[in-house]
Amino acid sequence: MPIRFHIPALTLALCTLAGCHGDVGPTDGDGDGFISQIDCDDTDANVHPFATEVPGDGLDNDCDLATDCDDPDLTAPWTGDLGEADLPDFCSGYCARSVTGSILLDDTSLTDLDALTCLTSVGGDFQILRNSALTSLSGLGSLESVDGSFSIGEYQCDYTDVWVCEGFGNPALTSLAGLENLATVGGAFWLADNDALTTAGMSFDHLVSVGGAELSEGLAIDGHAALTTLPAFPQLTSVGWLEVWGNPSLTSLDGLDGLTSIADTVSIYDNTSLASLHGLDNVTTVGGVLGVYGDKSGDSLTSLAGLDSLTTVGAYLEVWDNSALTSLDGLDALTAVGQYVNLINNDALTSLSGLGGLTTVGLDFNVMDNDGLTTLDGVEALTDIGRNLQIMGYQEATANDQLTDVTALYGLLAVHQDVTITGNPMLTNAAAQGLVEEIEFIGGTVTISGNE
Ligand SMILES: [Ca+2]
Ligand SMILES: [Ca+2]
Ligand SMILES: [Ca+2]
Ligand SMILES: [Ca+2]
Repeated sequence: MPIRFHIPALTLALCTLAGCHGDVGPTDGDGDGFISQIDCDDTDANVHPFATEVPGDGLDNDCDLATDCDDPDLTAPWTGDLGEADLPDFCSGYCARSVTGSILLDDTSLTDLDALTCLTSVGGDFQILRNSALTSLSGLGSLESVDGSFSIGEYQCDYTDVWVCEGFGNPALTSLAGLENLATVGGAFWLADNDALTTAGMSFDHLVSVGGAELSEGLAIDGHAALTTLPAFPQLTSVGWLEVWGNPSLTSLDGLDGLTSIADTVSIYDNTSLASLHGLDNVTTVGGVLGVYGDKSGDSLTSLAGLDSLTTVGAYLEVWDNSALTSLDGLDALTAVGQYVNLINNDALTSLSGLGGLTTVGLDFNVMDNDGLTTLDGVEALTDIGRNLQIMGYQEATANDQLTDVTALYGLLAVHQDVTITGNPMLTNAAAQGLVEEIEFIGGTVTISGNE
C-alpha cells in the first residue's frame, strides 16, 4: 500500500499564511489518497506519485514530470546476466534496457527474439547458440552495442591430438535481419554454423567497430552451408582479424569492401565455391598473417584477384592447398612481407606471376610441393630475403614436381642465411647452382640435392 499524504505540513503552512478558514482544506478530487497539490492529475486515481510509469499511454503516471519512454524508470538497466527464463519480464513495462552482464540463449525453444525489443546494449558477451527453432533475429532492432563478444552460433574446439570442433549454430536461422542498428561489438563477432543462413540484402549499415578500440578481436563468418554472399559491412574499415572458413556455397567476399586494414590475421579457408577474393579490394595492409587456404581438391579459386590494393603483410603470406589456383595475380601491389612467404601445395599454379612487386621478405621465402609449377617467373623484383630461401618439399616426397626454371630469382642481392634447393625432380642441380651463383650475398649454407 502506498503511503498517503492526507494533510502535508507544507499545505497547512500555506493555508495559514493565506489565512484560509476551516471550510477550505486540502482536496483529493479523485480519492487516490493524494491531495491536489501533490497529485499531478487529481482527476485520475491511477495517476499519483506512487503509481508506476506505464509506457505508451501519454501520461506521466508517477508525477515525476517525465512521460512514457522519457521517464528514466522505463530505461532502468537489467543488472547482471540475462537468460531464457528472464525474457518474459525483461521488456515488460520497459522502453529501453541495457543488460550489465552477459546474455546466453543456448538450446532454447525460441523462434524469434521479440522478447528483446527493448534491448539496447549488452555489457558482457551475447551468445545465441543451438536454438533449433530460431528462424529470425527480429526483436534485436534496438540493439546498438555488445561490449563483449557477440556469437550468433559458434564453434567450440578442443585440442587433444588434433583439433576437434563442435558446431553450436542455429540450424533454422535464415536471416540476420533485425541487427540493422548494431553499431559496435567490443569483442569478437562470430557468425558460425548456421546452416540455413542466407543473407539476401542484409547490410550492417551502422556497424562501425568490431574488436574494440584496440582491435584485439575480429569478425568470423564460418561454417554456413547455404551462404552464397556475405552480409554487407559498409562502415567497417578495420578489424582485429578476419576469418572466413568453411562456407561451401560462398562465391565472393563482396560485402567487406569497406575494409582498408586488418590489424592482425586474415584467414580465408576452405570455401570451395569461392571464385575470387573480390570484396577485399580496398585492403592495403594486413598486420599479421594473410592466409588463403584451399581444400586440396574441388576448389574454385583460380587467382587472388581482389587483393589488388594490398601493399604490405606484416607476418606471413601463406597460399596453401589451393587446388584450382593457376596464378597469384591479384598480389601485384604487394611490396613487402614481414616474415614468411609460404607458397605450398598449390598444384595448379604454373608460375609466380602476380608477385611482381615483391622486393623484400623478412624471414623465409618458401616454395614447396607445388606440383604444376614450371617456373618462378613473376618474382623478378625480389632482392632481399631476411633468412632462408627454400625451394624444396614440405609434406611430399618430391618437391615442386614440374619446376625447371628458377632464373626469376637472379635479381636477389641477399639471402641472409641458407639457400636450400632440394627434391625438385625436373630441376637440374646445374640450374639450381646457376641461381646460387647469381645471388650476390648468401649469409649461411647452400644445399642443393635431389633435383634431377
Ligand atoms: Ca488525488
Ligand atoms: Ca490522481
Ligand atoms: Ca513519469
Ligand atoms: Ca505513461
